[in-house]
Amino acid sequence: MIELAPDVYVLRKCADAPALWKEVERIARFAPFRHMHTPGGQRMSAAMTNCGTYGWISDGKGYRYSEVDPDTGRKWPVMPAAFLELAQRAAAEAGFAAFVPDACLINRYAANTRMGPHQDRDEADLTQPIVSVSIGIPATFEWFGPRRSGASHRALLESGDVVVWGRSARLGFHSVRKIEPANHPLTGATRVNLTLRFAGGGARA
Ligand code: MD6
Ligand code: FE
Repeated sequence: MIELAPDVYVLRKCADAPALWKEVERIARFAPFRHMHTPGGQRMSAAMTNCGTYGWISDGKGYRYSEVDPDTGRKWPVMPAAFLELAQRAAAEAGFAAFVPDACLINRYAANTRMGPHQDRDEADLTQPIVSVSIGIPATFEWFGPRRSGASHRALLESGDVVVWGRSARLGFHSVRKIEPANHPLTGATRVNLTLRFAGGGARA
């Protein structure tokens, strides 16, 4: 385990990517990947779906957690046991005891897309960490810390790598740099990221 920045941990080859990928495929049959829109009306470049009690959504009304998939009117698929077990194990390695996520946002990135600097801040309980799992083609993850620009720490994340952050880093700014075209035996030309969170109904539910 490396500490990329204070309270930000990279756990290499921590996840069983093929097993998780099978679960993602199952989830996406029930709750298909879709491109949501930002509150300002911009189409997000990553395609998203969710599993767990709560799913993160974005539309003209804002960012929030919802128990219902707005595209289908159904509850999100149940969080697979393999997701829960991995999240708990990775969080424990990083010093967060008894992490029990109730939300998992699944993002699918195509080559040449990126995610700009942002905070993950829509959760009700900021004492709980974020566990982020990479599947498929590699991406460079960038950690800025308290400010959204300036000096950063970078890590190339490969399939099966996990990043955990919390405590002093919980509201740190981070980004995904533009993804280089590549192919991966599991996911083809794409990268999938799972972010496991304790949403607790959300910060402004
Ligand atoms: C990553 N992902 O893909 C980091 N944040 O390595 C994120 O920071 C992220 O995938 C919010 C929502 C979805 C994400
Ligand atoms: Fe994030």
